[in-house]
Amino acid sequence: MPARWKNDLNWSDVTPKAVYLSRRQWMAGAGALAAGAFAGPGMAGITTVPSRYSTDEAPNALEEITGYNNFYEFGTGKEDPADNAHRLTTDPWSVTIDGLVDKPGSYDLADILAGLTLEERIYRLRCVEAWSMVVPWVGFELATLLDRVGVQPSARYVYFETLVRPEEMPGQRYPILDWPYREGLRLDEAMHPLTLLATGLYGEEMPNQNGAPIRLVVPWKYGFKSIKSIVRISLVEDQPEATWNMQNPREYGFYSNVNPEVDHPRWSQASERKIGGGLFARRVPTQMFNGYGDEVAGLYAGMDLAKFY
Ligand SMILES: Nc1nc2c(c(=O)[nH]1)N[C@H]1C(S)=C(S)[C@@H](COP(=O)(O)O)O[C@H]1N2
Ligand SMILES: [Mo]
Repeated sequence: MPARWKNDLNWSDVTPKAVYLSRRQWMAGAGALAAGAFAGPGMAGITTVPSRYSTDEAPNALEEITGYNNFYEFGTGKEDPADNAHRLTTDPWSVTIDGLVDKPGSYDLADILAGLTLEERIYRLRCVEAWSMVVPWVGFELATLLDRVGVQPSARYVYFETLVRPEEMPGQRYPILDWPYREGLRLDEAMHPLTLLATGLYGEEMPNQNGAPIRLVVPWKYGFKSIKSIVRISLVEDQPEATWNMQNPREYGFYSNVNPEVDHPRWSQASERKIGGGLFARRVPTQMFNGYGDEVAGLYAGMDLAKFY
């Protein structure tokens, strides 16, 4: 059984037109969609279908995606994860799913992946945060997994935890953060089709520094919501703890939706620096919900986003 999909799934498998068409038609009700050539680095010749869940921007180079990271378990410098994360053993890996679910348990990641249909395996591009990158993720919707384990009606939030293993995660030998790294989503955010559990990028297993073997990707939120190397997913009734929100609630709210109109107390969030493109890092205006407003604004209807930041 392949632990990840390296051997049994390639680019053409994860970008099948049929999947995007059926997904899109299911979401939109109907409508034909033209296929377009996608010419990103490493993907020349691969045809994919423009999806409103993907961006049409060219993805960053693999060296950019794996060389400039935040993963405090391996140090606070942007290059520390690339230097240190190779120490992490990611196979075997199990994820405890508990709380308000019908089928709680400790699930082997290989079994979770083996239980997914080809249609449930997806490929998607996204951008993130104050510095931004476009990453060709491979993974599946968090909703797919939550549906498998059966979310009970009283569940209102999903809580996530990262592995604690200071022997392999040198940053955890210091109280930089209150380990484990924790995050949470409201259940409707968690069930949104944009919310991914990613297990790889560029068609390969997830590089350790990007959160191997399984990490969250919430593309309309600031990067810190996308918790890496997940070992626990709990369905809960009350708003769970989240690392940066606990650390500094004035600076980091629970929602953390990308919002150019609400500044961080110490810096403007109106624009972002694009990583890559050579010497001159481009600053571009940040879009509300990172450009996914059509999909997710409805989740926050009637909420004061300056208060629930
Ligand atoms: N466990 C854990 N998850 C984490 C972090 C971390 O330090 N530990 N950093 C977060 C932050 S601040 C960002 S910006 C993203 C970075 O993801 P990337 O390195 O794949 O770009 O991971 C998030 N997930
Ligand atoms: Mo971040």
